Amino acid sequence: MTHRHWHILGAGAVGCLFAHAMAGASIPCTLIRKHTAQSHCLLHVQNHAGESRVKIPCETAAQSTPVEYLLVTTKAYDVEIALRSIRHRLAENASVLLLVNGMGLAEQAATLLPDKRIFCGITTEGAYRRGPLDICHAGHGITRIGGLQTEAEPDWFAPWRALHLQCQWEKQIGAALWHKLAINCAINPLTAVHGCRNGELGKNAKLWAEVETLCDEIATVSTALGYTQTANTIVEDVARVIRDTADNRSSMLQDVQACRQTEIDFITGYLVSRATAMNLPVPHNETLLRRISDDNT
Ligand code: KPL
Repeated sequence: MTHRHWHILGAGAVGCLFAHAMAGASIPCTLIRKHTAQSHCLLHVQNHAGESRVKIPCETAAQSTPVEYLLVTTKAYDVEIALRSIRHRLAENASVLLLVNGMGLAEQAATLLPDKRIFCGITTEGAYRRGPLDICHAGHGITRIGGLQTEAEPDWFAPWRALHLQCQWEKQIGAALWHKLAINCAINPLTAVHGCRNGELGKNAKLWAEVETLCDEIATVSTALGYTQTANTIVEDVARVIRDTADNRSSMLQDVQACRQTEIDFITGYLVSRATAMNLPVPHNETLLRRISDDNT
């Protein structure tokens, strides 16, 4: 099996998790960091089985060697700037895989890099950053990957099946991305506004009523976009995720509590923009979008 060399842009929890997994599966990879004076860095990953340290090549975007396979794992709002920083290094036939929260980014990448192959994915791996290059892999999930311009599985994907992270090729990646976005729209902004863990949304009757109202709006938009499966199951799916992740602080709540920018524009913002384009009222989602965007500025 030929192993392609991946460059990973974004050394947060997901980027480090994949760099560690690739090193474990002998897939060559290089971590691209904002600043580095060294040619290698030491990644520290902790999971239920113990701890592991791996040495990974690292460099900055400013270097000049060509990049053929690029995995982007930045925050949603950093994708554009990150792609601009590396554009000059992308090989003619480069493949760019965005493993980023939210929607609308693959289209943005395709506009910025019209001659590159764009892929996107979503992951439910539970990982968080404990410090620079130091992460905790708290729970296993699934990573679904698909193509923006094609449904066919590319040659580079086969080695990803050997990662210790479960990765699967998804022909309908748009529907999978939408489904994840729908769930995030119903959970993340509410936990951020009320300052509560995910489980609280299921336990508190007033909060659950808010979840249901959001789900009604999300279902209407899903139906109009042809995502009927999401429309039909959104309430049960959200209830299940709330139960399964009851102790989690959502990524948006973590961002708000750490006074970081949130990904609201790429989650609720994306849903509201699609609804507005179809003249569908989504007042509850709009209110949350405004509240969190105002707090963001
Ligand atoms: O994806 C999540 C997030 O926090 O962004 C959920 C599913 C809500 C888990 O916390």
